[in-house]
Amino acid sequence: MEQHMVQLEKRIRDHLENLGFEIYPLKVGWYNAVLPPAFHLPYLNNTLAYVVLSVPAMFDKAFKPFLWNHPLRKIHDPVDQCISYHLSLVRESLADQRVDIMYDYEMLSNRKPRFLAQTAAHVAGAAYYYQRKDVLQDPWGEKKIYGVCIHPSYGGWFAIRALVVFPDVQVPFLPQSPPFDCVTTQEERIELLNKFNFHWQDWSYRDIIEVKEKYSEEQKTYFATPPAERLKLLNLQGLQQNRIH
Ligand code: B12
Repeated sequence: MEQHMVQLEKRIRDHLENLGFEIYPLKVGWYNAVLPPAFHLPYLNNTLAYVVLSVPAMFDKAFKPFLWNHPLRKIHDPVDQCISYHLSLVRESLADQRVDIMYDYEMLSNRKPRFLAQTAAHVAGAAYYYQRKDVLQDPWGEKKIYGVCIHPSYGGWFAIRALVVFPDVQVPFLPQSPPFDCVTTQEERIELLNKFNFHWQDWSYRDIIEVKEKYSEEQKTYFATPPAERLKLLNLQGLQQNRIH
């Protein structure tokens, strides 16, 4: 079984690694263990899954080539289309496996997200999920404070895109690695959560630690544009020419 996982992982990495994605394995049981039953994923505890992150290079390595080569469907967000295109290639290359792919933007009929991306990233050891309860002297009173994941190399300059589950692959042997705790002091954690909750539009929470690479100006402009206007922006930048179907 260990050999089987090694081969599976290699096939996924071969597809995604040079495109600006990172993958981290986890057992579904680690995820379910920190969540209330309403959020549990219906698989056995030892079931293998991978959390998929996009890092700054994804924009040039996967997204731009995708725009040049593929007609876009107008109703869907172009980046989401690019990610699902690449994961569908992964699925094809693993045609002998049962694979369930969940995207960060998918909602269930009860309006709950299909999976909690930050919890998955934390338990897989990909990026530490800083939450209000990680701050001892909490200054926020009645306010609702959302948590944020910080990646040891990219700070906040990444996104959590998908969870890929292999329902038939059981990995009891998989060791759990804790995420790297890179925002250690109370002051920094308070600053991080303040920035993420009240100033997320100025990008500053993403720089809470020194990073090895961040989004280019072009990528920032793209993500700062409201989703409905992104197609227009791509046309202006000449990235997408009359290919909107
Ligand atoms: C709905 C949503 C929003 C909503 C509500 C936010 C929220 N957190 O509830 C709104 C619209 C406000 C929002 C805004 C933003 N969002 Co948003 N959002 C989401 C989405 C789709 C679902 C989040 C959610 O509903 N969580 C449900 C709540 C209940 O979960 P929770 O707070 O984590 O609580 C659970 C944990 O605490 C867990 N738990 C309990 N104990 C323990 C212990 C441990 C150790 C662990 C790990 C877990 C755990 O149990 C709780 C559930 O009972 C996620 C993608 C996804 N599918 O997860 C993106 C996501 C959280 N958003 C993201 C971002 C970047 C943003 C924005 C900056 C806008 C943007 N996209 O650029 C802003 C910033 C916030 C702000 N200032 O407004 C990123 C965060 C990336 C990161 N580095 O962490 C995500 C992950 C999307 C992505 N693709 O990367 N968002």
